[in-house]
Amino acid sequence: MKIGITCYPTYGGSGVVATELGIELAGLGHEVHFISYSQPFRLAGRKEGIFYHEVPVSSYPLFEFPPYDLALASRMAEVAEFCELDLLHVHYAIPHSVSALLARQMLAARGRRLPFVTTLHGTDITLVGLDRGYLPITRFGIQESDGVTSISEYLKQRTVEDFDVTRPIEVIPNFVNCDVYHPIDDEDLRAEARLRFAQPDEKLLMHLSNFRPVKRVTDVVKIFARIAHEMSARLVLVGDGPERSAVEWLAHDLGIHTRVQFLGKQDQVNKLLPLADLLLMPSEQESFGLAALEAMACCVPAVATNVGGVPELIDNGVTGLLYEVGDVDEMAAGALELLGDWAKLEVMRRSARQTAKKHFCASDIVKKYVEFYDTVLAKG
Ligand code: GMT
Repeated sequence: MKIGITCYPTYGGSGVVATELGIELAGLGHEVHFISYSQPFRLAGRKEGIFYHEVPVSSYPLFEFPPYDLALASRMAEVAEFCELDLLHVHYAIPHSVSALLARQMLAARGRRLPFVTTLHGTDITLVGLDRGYLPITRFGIQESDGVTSISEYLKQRTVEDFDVTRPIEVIPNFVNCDVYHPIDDEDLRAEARLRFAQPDEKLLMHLSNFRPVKRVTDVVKIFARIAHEMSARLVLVGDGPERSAVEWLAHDLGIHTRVQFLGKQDQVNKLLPLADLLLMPSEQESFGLAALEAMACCVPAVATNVGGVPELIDNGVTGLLYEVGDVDEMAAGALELLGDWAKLEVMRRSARQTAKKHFCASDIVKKYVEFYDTVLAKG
């Protein structure tokens, strides 16, 4: 199959899922064409079966806001025609589904078929899409898609309820490649790599996000401050975004800045996650929580919030711990108890990886996408 994929190429979860999906599809022998304004960051160095088509957005004095969605539609139609794509798969509804719809119509006018699949990821439905300025066009893009998937049951329900979408939505959860994301089984190697961040007798907590307000990264620091008050610990923050400086200030204000390390954006989080004892993910909203899944595959359970699709991923008390949003005291208490009980943490570490392998394994989930493409193409 020849598949066109469009996503936000920067450090958001939907771009990560789209890129990993493209890599897995290419691994299965499909031809994958990424169409976006810049190369998705996890694509770096991948070649076999993968092509990247940049979308140039030209400026003009009249354009206060250069129309990316139109440039994207135009490029999608070109790539589909020149590379003979069978279908487009767009990640994040806004504006990608609407651009795909335009591309489909452009090709139809030339006697060519170009069905498109839209995958809903999160804030396209729960935040941005709800904005009255975007809601009608988002709903239209979803309704007109040839196939719609959602990354959790929760997000599917939200889409049906808030957008009054009547077309079927297939839930295909996010996935992780457990051969790439795995614990470091050699204890000596792990201990050596961990020395970069913590002394052997110190606990290592990690957070990974795009530092947007919805991630509540300041709560991460508040939780860590409570933990560091009780035991020797370090915090490593991976990622960057609008909340970074507020988070840095808070670490200083709470007097824990010497125990906190900011790594910024990192390409190979699979090398970092296995070094942690726990992941902190106290998000306000999370339709799935990909960072937690990647950590779980590395035998790192998450202390997270009981929101959105997170309970579909984390079994509270078994593969991680779930709390109310903002309850930093309870999250710190839960983390402290777990970190102080080696046997309990060890059982949870193994269960977390087992869940990732059993329910969210890349090869199983990617198969579901391929089957879904087949049904869309079969509709004629
Ligand atoms: O909102 C974000 O954090 C980014 C967003 C995205 O689309 O880039 O992430 C959403 O999609 C991820 C991948 O499917 C999910 O793991 C995240 O839970 C989801 N984020 C939210 O719902 C806040």
